[in-house]
Amino acid sequence: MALKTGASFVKLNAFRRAARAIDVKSSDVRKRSITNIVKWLLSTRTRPETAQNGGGKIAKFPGARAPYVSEMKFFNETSYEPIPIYRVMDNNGQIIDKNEEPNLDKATLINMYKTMVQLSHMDKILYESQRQGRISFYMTNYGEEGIHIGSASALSPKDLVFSQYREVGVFLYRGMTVTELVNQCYGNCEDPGKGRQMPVHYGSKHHNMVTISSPLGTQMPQAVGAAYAYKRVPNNDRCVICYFGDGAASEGDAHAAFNFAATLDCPVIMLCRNNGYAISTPTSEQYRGDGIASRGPALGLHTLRVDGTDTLAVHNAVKRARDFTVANNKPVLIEAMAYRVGHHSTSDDSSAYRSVEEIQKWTKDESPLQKFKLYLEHKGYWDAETEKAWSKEARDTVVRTMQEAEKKKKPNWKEMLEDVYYEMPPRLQKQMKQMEEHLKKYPEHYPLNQHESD
Ligand SMILES: Cc1ncc(C[n+]2csc(CCOP(=O)(O)OP(=O)(O)O)c2C)c(N)n1
Repeated sequence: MALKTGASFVKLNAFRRAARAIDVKSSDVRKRSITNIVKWLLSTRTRPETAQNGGGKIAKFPGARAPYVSEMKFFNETSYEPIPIYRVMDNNGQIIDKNEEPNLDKATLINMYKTMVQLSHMDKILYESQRQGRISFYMTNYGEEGIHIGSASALSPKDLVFSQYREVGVFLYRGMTVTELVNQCYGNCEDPGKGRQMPVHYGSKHHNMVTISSPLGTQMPQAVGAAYAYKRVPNNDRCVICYFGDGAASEGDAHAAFNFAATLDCPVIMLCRNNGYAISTPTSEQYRGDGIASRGPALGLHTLRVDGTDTLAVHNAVKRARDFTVANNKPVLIEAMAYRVGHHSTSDDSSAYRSVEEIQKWTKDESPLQKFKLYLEHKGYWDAETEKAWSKEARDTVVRTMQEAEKKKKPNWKEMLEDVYYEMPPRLQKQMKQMEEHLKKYPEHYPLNQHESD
């Protein structure tokens, strides 16, 4: 990820400002290359005795090492340049800098794209199935497919995943089948969660994916705790990745997670999907600083902002982050910029708070699927015929799976009282007995024939 010319200027300006803050003439700075400026700025921090200039001196408070100055200056979000957005492809699927193109083989690239298409068909059909009253709830992933597949393809299957709820592409890429996912949404007897969770709360021990929970942000400190445990195993070669939205980043748990990750030196990638909205709250009402990324350096996390609609850029970013965090036991924050194309969920109508034109703007030029497809076409790996065939197969798979899932029985009702405790405590045994008696007395009120029996 070499610095681009534009980004270099941004950095140079930032360094010039930093240099001014410690009272060094800008002509001194102009004479230095970026590398020298970095070395020189670092040296002023590590060797305070040489940093005296114009009366400036590095203070050594326990809480901060910083230069003294005589001029009072408040810092705010405009004191720094925005953190730039790393990308590899343009909107036409053309590589911008050949050095940045990841060396992914044909089979991997095709598998990535096929998974993205499979995901979009799953979204379409399950969304409609909720509208028809066949399942209780659903959330689509349109516009964020590149974040899912770009990141999942850069991880080791051994890495532990904590997700929020809008990351089903990661589950698919890891090998969870459409059948397993649809069974969860239908809460039938083959759902590993035994119908006790809302749809889209997937989990898979086999695929190292922690089960999703609804309260926002809870996965964040949990992920850091898991990463801390990984760090204690020598040569573990595993990291944790934690997905969260821009809205979840406003939870107190997010701050606790970032700070623990940094101060406890945990091998964790904190990946924010910044899709512009937390249900009806736009990011303009969510924060005043430079997005989520700016919180990383402030709290001591290695940070990168990436174009989340560019699957290859996300892949590179997560791959580099993984190498870094595993080798150094230091956390990384990635802010992947995208746009939530669908409604927040089936409980939301986004036309109440955003315009159709806004959505169209983002679906026209910034579709992650479209960009990735064009890239594959330029490489000669994909064409209209393969698109048509795969699209049909992917759609048929979901329709068939959905029809099968509907026919399966619901879990035995007794399951709702099991699994929490290793041995069922007396009060739950009592409730189970009461329920049994109740069902015997009023069987006509309960569709017990739709549930598995003892
Ligand atoms: C603690 C908590 N507060 C509020 C909610 C209700 N809620 C569910 S999703 C959501 C928005 C989250 O937005 P974001 O994290 O940006 O993710 P996105 O839905 O955009 O993917 C809210 C407020 C919740 N589930 N948990």
